[in-house]
Amino acid sequence: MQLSMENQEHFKGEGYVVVRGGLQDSDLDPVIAEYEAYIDRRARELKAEGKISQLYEDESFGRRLTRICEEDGTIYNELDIMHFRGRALFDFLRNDHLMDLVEGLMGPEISCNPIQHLRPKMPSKTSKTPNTHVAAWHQDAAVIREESDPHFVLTVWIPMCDATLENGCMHVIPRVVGKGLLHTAGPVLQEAEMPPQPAVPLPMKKGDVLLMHKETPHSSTPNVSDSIRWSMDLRYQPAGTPSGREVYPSFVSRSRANPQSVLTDHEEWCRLWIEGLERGKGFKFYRW
Ligand SMILES: O=C(O)CCC(=O)C(=O)O
Repeated sequence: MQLSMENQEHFKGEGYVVVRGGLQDSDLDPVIAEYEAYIDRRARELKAEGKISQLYEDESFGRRLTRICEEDGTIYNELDIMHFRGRALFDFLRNDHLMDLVEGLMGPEISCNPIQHLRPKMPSKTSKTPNTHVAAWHQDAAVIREESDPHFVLTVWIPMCDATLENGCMHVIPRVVGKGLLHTAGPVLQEAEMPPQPAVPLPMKKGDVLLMHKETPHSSTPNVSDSIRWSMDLRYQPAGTPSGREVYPSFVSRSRANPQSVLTDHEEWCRLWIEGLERGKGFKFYRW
């Protein structure tokens, strides 16, 4: 699906746009299947080690990890993109439907930014995992180093299940773009730094895609449902511009001028991340 004029205008005016049905199940399901297979394998290992009492095989994708993590939280920290590094996940980062949406705002020379996460937001009542994916108000510009300030970086937030008010969907503050960085002392916006406009909650269906400017303040709320809110937040920048996190690997994910420059080698991507994670130890990720 190409980004419509209406979508583009909404992004320009409001600083974000939700593209309804921008992706299909066939885009997301290979990633979900890869995670399901991994969780299944790790559950068997944890069971064999006596760390969990059962495999919870009959539970859905949204619930199985919750049940496992109620007994042992080990798997939880293994799932973020840079640690998990699955092949289907890597392929998804340059998925054609996704790249078409990004191209609609950025043009056809696109680099995948290493500030990228896969978040299984656990029900808040699950006690054995940290409540890490409840995001306080921030602009993504605040987590990107200053060398990237003059450049366009697009956040792409993708629910892998329906994201609702109950399970902790995203909220944004519109019409802030152009005012620069509102943060003065750290990566969380303080009360006095918050724009006056009311926040807009963004419930989204699986398949919807949120495109957001790096200056748009956003947050997410706790998951008070009994199922996981799975999502990815990815970032893209025009190829050749700084990522704002140079210690980690960027790669060209679409290029119409030089298609050969697109990274398609999964093993190479894994190698770049392994090196990057090593290099990033002790690196100062924030400007403050
Ligand atoms: O997924 C969430 O709940 C928060 C995501 C977020 O804050 C971000 O993408 O910058």
